[in-house]
Amino acid sequence: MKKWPFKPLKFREKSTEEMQRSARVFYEQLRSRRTVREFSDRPVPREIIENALSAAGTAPSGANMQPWHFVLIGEAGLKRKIRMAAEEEEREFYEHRASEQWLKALQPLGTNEVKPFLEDAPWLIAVFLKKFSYDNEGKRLKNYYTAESVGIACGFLLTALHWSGLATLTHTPSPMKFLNTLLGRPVDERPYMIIVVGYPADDAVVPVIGKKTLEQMATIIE
Ligand code: IYR
Repeated sequence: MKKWPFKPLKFREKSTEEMQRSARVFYEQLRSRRTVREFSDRPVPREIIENALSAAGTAPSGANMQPWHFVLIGEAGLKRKIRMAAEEEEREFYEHRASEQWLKALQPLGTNEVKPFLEDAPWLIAVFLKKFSYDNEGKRLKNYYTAESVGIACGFLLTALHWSGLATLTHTPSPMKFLNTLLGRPVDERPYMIIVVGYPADDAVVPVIGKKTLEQMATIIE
């Protein structure tokens, strides 16, 4: 494999004051993000989601393999099929598969197997993790740090969608192999999560929960 050519990094340095301001503003922006489970059916221009997907695609990844694939779904019939399939798996989950402990952890959220947001929201983004890439000759190459890479890309995506002014929900019906079938993705792509995107319903509510403080979640060694 040939080495990539290298070029000078054009790093734009911010003043300390600008950095402090940016850091504060960004934190304020991000802490206003909430996971929403009740969506309006108001349409959202596709271009906004496409931009957010492009932002996600800038994420760092192991050996720059970019081991992700996004399927953007706005078509009502397909959203309905996804809802039906997800609800079937979720029913199994809530009735049989989930441990007592897991159900207890979910109780405060009040989630159940009914998932109207999969039809209500104007857009669903199905995220797939690619364990392998294929070179020009069709030779299969292993991708590295796939879970980390796709996780970072999803973080970028959620941030970009929030920054754009949209509400999101990360949804992980388990198992979700049905997404490969419904969306025609190869079997070696693993469905990673569904990101539900749109405007919140007018009467949407969110649980009163807190986040850990910096002291609780970080150790600083200077
Ligand atoms: N996938 C199920 C259960 C679920 C699990 C976790 I962990 C959550 O934070 C929320 C839900 C569902 O979507 O209902």
